[in-house]
Amino acid sequence: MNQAKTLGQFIIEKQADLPYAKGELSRLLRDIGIAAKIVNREVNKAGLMDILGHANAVNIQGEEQQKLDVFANEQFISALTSGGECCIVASEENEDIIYLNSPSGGNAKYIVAIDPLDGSSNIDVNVAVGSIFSIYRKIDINAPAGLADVCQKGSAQVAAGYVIYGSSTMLVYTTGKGVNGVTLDPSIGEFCLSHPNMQIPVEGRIYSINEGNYVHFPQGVKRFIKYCQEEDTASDRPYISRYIGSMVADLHRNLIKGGIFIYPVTANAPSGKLRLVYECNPMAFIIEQAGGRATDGKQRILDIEVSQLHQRSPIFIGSKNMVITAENFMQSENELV
Ligand code: P6P
Repeated sequence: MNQAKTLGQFIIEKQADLPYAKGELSRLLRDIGIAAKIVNREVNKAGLMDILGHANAVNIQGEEQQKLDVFANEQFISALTSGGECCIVASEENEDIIYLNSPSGGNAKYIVAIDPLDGSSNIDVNVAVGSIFSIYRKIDINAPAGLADVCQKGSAQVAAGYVIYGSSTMLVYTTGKGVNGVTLDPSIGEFCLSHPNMQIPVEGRIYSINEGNYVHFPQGVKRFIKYCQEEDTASDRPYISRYIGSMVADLHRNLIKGGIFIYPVTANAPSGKLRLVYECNPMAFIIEQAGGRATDGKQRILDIEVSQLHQRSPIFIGSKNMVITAENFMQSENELV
């Protein structure tokens, strides 16, 4: 059987598709792949090492940092630093942006925003977790990099992707020309092309939302949930509820099988829980490139103005027709998102 194309071979093959195809973005994706392999190694043996449990630290979000969170963050920053193509890293785990290689990030042209280990509260119970990344190009490549280069709209992303550390480890990414998935082959330590040109089904029957927050949901969300649960054979309802509590895992399932993931505003999260820069925007770019839709219930995620590095947003994301149906319930209630 022929060996599947490795990530490196595939990136080179698609090099011509990349904006500003001079190899820098290809090398950046390679650097992210290296960090992902190292994080994967530790995630896979988390139960065996003293790497579980809390690192006695609290991140910018006020969340207790798991040791793997800290480790993953360090690995991505280290790989991006040594790769030399990235001038700034913005991370969920760091309050401020991090300049790489020099006070202004040197001559590197790219900015990377990361959630180094999303869903980390699931680590102790062996549920799939993920890393999410978003890549921008400096607004002015001749000017020193700064916060404005990070706080660009999601529509300015040049690439985005996620790694899911699940029953297998996959890297799913887009450079604006569709979505491709590579799976880690542990026998050779390489990501190999396994899911070329991924497309999310236009229709879906899976809805993913934390119904424990039901009482705090906007009326439109409550009505959409009831719509999903109603008996209607013509529209293949009731739908199927699936919620893992790990955004990467929930979204990866819906990308492959079709479905919608919703994290709306709630009493505890008046602006939504998920972060715009390194969770909502990269996932929205990927899902749109796969033929899906991503909004905050009203506005396209990728068009939302970014005013703060760690700002949050409600998110309705997945199969196009399911997201439109959910938006219609939101609009019909004149819901303020
Ligand atoms: P809740 C994990 O902490 C995370 O950021 C996402 O991965 C996940 O979708 C969400 O929060 C789960 O939040 O409030 O349902 O536990």
